[in-house]
Amino acid sequence: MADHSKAGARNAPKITLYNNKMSPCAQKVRIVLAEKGIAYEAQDVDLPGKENLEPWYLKLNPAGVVPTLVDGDHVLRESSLICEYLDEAYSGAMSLRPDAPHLRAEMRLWMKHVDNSLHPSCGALQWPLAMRPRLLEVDRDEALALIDQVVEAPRRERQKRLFDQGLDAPDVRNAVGVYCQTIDRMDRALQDRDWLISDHLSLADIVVAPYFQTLLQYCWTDLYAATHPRVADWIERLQGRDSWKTAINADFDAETRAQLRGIGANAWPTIQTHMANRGGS
Ligand SMILES: N[C@@H](CCC(=O)N[C@@H](CS)C(=O)NCC(=O)O)C(=O)O
Repeated sequence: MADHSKAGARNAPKITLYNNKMSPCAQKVRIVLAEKGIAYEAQDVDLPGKENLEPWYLKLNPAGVVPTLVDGDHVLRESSLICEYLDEAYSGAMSLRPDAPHLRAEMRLWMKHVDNSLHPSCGALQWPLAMRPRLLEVDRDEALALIDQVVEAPRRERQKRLFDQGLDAPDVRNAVGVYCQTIDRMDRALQDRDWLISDHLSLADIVVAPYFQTLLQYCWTDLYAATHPRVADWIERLQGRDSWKTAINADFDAETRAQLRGIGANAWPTIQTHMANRGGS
């Protein structure tokens, strides 16, 4: 269990984050924890090994997904809600939520977009590269039986398609479309402000940011770098923050980075084809 308590903190951390380093949902929570300087312990849940479907974890998180945050007696689920919870419960010096009600609504619109569209799209891009190879090593019936244990029906059905078709699945083409539309929308938002909803960093930026880590790790930055300089600048500024260094960079050693770059390079021609024929909703 990694201890992220701040040096000199008087109390042992009472927060445990059930985490996976590759999970964008867990990454957004880790960024909030780092931005706010909240001490916590991270307990890794082995997603490729399906530890998330073991009875002890399903008790904490009946959907069988990370992250779960345990704060004393409180068990919190759903990454966007956890981020808001942390900002509310640990108000401290800096708030990651705007005061103005209309900006708060705008922030939640980005969160909704992430939860409904960008997150499943990222799953469709990552799953064939991060999860499928291990399942392809076992007998097909065994692999399908494992996928059958996935709790949420839409996720289960998507994983079956991705298992059978890999990056050629329609989900992947749609996912590329959703990414492209999101990047366009962000570029428009950033025309007259530094961050997505105002000149201040907010949860809107933080919940979107990890989905760019996925593009960065696979070196798929051609999705935005040349065409959307405002988005490129936005992600660069996030990467420059201490929170990114602690919450993201620290979890990716040189060997992992090189591996991910290689995986991304192999997949890139298919992603480019999807860009050319993109759908998305
Ligand atoms: N809506 C959930 C989604 C959580 C989620 O999809 N987590 C992924 C990792 S980013 C997961 O645990 N996947 C396990 C699986 O699909 O088997 C949240 O925001 O917390």
